[in-house]
Amino acid sequence: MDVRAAVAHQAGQPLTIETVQLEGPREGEVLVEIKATGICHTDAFTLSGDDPEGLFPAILGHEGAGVVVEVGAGVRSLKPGDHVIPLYVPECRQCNYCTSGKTNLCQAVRETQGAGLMPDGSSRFSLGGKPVLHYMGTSTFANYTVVPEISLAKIREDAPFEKVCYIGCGVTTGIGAVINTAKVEPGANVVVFGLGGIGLNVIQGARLAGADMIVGVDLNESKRALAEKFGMTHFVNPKEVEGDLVPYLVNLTKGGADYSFECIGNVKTMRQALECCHKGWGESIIIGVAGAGQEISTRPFQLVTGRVWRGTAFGGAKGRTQVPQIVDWYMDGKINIDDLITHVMPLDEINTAFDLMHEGKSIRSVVTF
Ligand code: NAD
Ligand code: DAO
Ligand code: ZN
Repeated sequence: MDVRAAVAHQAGQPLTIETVQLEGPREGEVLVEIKATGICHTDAFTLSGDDPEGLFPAILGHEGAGVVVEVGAGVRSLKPGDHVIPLYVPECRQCNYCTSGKTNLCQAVRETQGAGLMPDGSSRFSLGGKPVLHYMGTSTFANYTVVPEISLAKIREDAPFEKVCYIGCGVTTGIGAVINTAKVEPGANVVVFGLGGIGLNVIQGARLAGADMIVGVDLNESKRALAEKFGMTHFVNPKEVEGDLVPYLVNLTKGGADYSFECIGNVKTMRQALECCHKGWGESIIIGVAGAGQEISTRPFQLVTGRVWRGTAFGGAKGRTQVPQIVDWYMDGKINIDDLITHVMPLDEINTAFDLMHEGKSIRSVVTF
């Protein structure tokens, strides 16, 4: 079938809106009509060429929501008409990662997903007879996409696509990092580096978890008001701190953060986030994705004296199980998504969403089809 898609032909170039061909779903696959997709920093990271796994030409996008149109042979858990959120971290419930109880990083389709292909090693998208690659197993910058069954979370039908698409990445990543990865407890002091689409969700997760002090660190003063609305209790602009940021934060949190979260992707702030943690027990969670070839460093004594450095992908969430629950939290008014979606636009204007992100003018832009 013909589908409308934003195609990434090469790194550093804007997306082009084109009609591409999409084959129907094969065994274990599902054809989904995408109704809405968010544009995340990670799409921009891949498009920039900084992503070591970035492949072209490809159809990017990993934060979508839509409706099942057709299922391939052997698909049992979904049927046409089901509402779904595609998952860039699948949940097969059978691989040794899934059954370990220790991680959300299902490996069932890891190799082919990383190569921009479906599990059988081929692409369903093509343009002029030449294959166009999938991205993160989701490719939501198209009005129809094909996704493995294990990479789809079934959600309730009354949830608005243009809001809950954000649960496909940013919301779950931020809230999940607090609840699944750090397991923040009531009364904890939390420091969040970067108050963008991920950091603001860490803040609302910390509030949900009952954190006491929630410190937000950002160079952009305009992020302050929204962060306060989401639960930030103290704002720190590093440009206005005299001297080193780390001792300033340790002093502010009366000994150091119980938990810190790096939501920028900068190896310098990753170090600051670790070192502002409380001696003996403070845990720092890396969420931000740093550019290809970059390395983190600290003095090992920081770890010897009890600070813990960890990382998290998709907030440690097992998507088919937890994404429907997070949709329920939104529908029950337990979490706020509406105020984070600052721009809504048609597919034709998707490059504007990237501009707004680079200019720091949006939190989340959503394309509706
Ligand atoms: P964003 O651009 O919306 O937000 C980043 C924020 O950091 C901005 O508000 C910016 O002003 C601030 N900032 C930049 N440099 C700073 C500095 N030196 N000090 C303080 N503040 C600074 O990005 P986002 O969408 O929130 O994504 C954040 C990171 O998370 C990205 O690296 C993204 O790739 C990554 N990410 C990771 C996962 C995961 O599963 N681990 C999932 C999604 C996104
Ligand atoms: O299993 O090796 C693996 C990788 C799974 C993908 C995790 C990606 C998370 C970080 C990228 C940000 C996504 C928006
Ligand atoms: Zn698995």
